[in-house]
Amino acid sequence: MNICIIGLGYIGLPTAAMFATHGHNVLGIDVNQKVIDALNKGKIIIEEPNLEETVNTAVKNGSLRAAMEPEESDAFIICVPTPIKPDKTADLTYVEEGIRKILPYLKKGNIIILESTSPPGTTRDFIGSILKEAGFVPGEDVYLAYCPERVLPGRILIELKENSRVVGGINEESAHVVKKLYESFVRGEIYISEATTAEMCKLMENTYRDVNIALANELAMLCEKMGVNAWDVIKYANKHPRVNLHMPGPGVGGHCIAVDPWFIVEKQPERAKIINLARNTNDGMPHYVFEKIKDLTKNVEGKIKVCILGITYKPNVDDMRESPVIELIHLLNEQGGFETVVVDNHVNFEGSKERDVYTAAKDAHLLVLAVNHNEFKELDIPRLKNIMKCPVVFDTRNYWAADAFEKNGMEYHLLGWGRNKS
Ligand code: SAJ
Repeated sequence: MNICIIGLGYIGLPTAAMFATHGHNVLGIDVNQKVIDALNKGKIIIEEPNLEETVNTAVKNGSLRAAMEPEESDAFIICVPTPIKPDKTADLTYVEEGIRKILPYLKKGNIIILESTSPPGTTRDFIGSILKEAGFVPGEDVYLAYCPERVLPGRILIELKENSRVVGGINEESAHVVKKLYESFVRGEIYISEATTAEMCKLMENTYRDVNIALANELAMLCEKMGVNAWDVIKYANKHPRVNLHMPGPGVGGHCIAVDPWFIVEKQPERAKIINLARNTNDGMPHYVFEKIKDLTKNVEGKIKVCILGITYKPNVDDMRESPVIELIHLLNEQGGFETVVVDNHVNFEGSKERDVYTAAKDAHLLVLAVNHNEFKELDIPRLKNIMKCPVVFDTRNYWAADAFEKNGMEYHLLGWGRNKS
């Protein structure tokens, strides 16, 4: 089949490479000339294991190429970003541009698939009405379906192949045709459903995690006032066969879990109460951690230096999108008047940073573990004690053992553990 994929980002590019190495002819479309030039040379500009090799193989055997303009094809797949606007609603500009771009090349019998995470109704109502305006009856003249991905960065090629997925057609025929297409490389189960159901399903997968993380964060805040260790509560509660409490932390980041729940809230704000509250609870965590840091350093006179370990949105990735640590640093610098120094060698970022933990921690009044990157697990604690102005650490991830610090004469504080508070 001739397939045209609009958007060659974290999802579009690997999807294009998979189709192109499983018997199809793929044309990738992007607005970024650099992406196009790289692909046509068999190269990529993002980091993802084995992706460059797969792209290279497909480009060499002629089954994958990239351009700015689409061409007539059998199937069109939209994989563009759906960012969030400042008013917390989805920005569908790229989806609309993508659809309008393919209209001149659309013929009866073509397949149109949306992969981008989108508010419920986007496929059936938003895309459906653009197609109708252009003279195509969705489901009759063209097949139309929503088919979201479920992959984790770092494992994209493996998970594209192995994970199950849901195809939501605007009618049954559309769903079946799209299922058949994805079966060319997907080994996981492909479930057939309806378009808006599949959109809601994608959003709820991430909302489930967001709400459960908010519950863990609320538990952490409750425990601090009770002299209880929330991490112990979670550990023992999770021994129950039907309980899976999530982990507290300084907030929720990434481009999925911190964003997708808003796409549900925007549709029915008065009903989506738990989802809205969970989002706000998680969004409030950097501020809560900021208040804790103020409290832990309240006896220091003059400029207070805080050393922060980690700035990415989760451990061992090179991704800072929506990271709650960025907001924490902003609060510390702007509202708190603190001097902050950050250590995170996974990413390049603006601001005061050091490559080495001990250079950064020199003369600091507090050391905060914000992201539990592997390299922060084993620290030279006696050395920290010697170089810091106040030998105090604040662990927001339950990554370190209190004992290890206390036996070396350092003060250890843990988010969600109220022993020093009560
Ligand atoms: N976090 C906590 N406590 C926890 C778990 C996570 O505070 O118990 C925080 C992390 O620190 C991080 C954020 O939540 O800041 C999100 O991290 P994550 O690893 O849970 O999720 P993502 O955003 O990297 O990937 C998710 C995945 N979705 C689910 O697990 C339901 C992935 O499978 C999806 O493909 C991806 O979103 C997506 O694209 O939707």
